Amino acid sequence: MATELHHLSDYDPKAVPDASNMYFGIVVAEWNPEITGALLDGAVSTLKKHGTLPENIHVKTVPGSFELIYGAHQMVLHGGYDAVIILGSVIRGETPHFDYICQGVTEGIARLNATQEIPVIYGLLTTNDLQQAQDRSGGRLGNKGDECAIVAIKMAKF
Ligand code: DLZ
Repeated sequence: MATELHHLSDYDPKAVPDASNMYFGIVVAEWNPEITGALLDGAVSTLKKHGTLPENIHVKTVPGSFELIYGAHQMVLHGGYDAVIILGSVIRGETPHFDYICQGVTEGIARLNATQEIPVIYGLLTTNDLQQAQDRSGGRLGNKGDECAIVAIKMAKF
């Protein structure tokens, strides 16, 4: 939950609110399942670590990252959540497809954030290769799923 500051000295960016009364929807893409599965594990374990009850975390899958927009929109409209997290992994190929998907998902999720009532947290890895995706889904550069869970908790009930 976002806190209103009365003094700047109160500000601690590392502080994470208690999430025991929060509800989260997660929509995860099935493309590159090794990566998106690791993102999901990270997100769920971090939400639980901060108090979210397992029964208050609802996960749905969509075939590919482009479908994350629709999936997130449905969760926003019908789920009753405090925040929705999208998780996907797009890996650059030999055609411009990568750019269209990345741009489409980014714009779609941005539009949801600008027009809907709850935050949608952007957990889309857009990488040049598999190694970069592995590095960011539990490898040497952390796990974007963990980061998204923290952001979701901070943005819930803003
Ligand atoms: C078609 C496609 C391609 C080429 N690459 C990826 C990818 O790297 N990651 C991903 O999540 N999805 C990919 N897709 C599937 C699209 O997101 C989408 O599912 C299809 O275009 C059908 O709408």
